[in-house]
Amino acid sequence: MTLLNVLTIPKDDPVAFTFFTGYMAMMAASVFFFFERSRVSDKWKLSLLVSALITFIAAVHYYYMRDYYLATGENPTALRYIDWTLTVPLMCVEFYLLTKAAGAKKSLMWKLIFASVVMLVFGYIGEAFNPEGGSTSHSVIYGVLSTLGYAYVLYTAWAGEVAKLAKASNNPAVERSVRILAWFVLVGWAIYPIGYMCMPGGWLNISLGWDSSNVDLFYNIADAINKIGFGLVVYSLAIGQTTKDAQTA
Ligand SMILES: *C/C=C(C)/C=C/C=C(C)/C=C/C1=C(C)CCCC1(C)C
Repeated sequence: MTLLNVLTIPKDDPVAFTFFTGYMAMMAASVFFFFERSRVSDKWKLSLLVSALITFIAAVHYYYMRDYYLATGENPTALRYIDWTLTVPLMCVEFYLLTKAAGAKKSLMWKLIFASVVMLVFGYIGEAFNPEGGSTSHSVIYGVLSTLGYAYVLYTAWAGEVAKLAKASNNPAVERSVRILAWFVLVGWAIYPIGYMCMPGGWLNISLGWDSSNVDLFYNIADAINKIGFGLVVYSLAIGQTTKDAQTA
């Protein structure tokens, strides 16, 4: 690879394209959430800061990941998982903050964080220690273990503590927002295992011939949907509640 490849985006490379648009979208979202923070009432400021941190941490990692990808043509697996290890727990914190007024305890937050770390540690082992040429059994075993962590977050958001607290909040807007976030976890987060199965030895790699460049394509699209989407749900709830409080005051 020459230096030129590091500095230009090949026009027939959709993966490089999504690394650049992903970077810019995360950056723009961070600026937006950070500035809009001053427009919501005090009790929502922390939630908006967390939204901004999620997209900002991702933006910084995208800056490095797109360079890594352009320079090597390989999946930036380590950077990817460092990013997720910071941002996915912060998404769990959003669930806690939204249900805190209804009585959510810190232990709920830690359980969600623990489950997401289980999901990511096994996912990392599955990808980073996939034997040369790919191993189906390796990818399946760690994919299944990782899915256990994912299933716990999914259950908690749809039927467990988070869902129950949202109902108990007696605030239809909070209940609705938590439900939308639960949809993100069900549909948006489900894009990641599709990407995972494109690595050598993975089911989609074997059955459909989708090569490992698709791993990043799916991850980049999913990140934009989930990180910016989560932030926007929290943002619209915060703005709506701020306006409502101002009217009733
Ligand atoms: C901002 C980043 C997010 C929301 C990342 C989410 C990642 C996942 C939901 C990953 C899930 C995985 C499985 C359920 C099994 C295969 C391995 C993973 C790690 C790709």
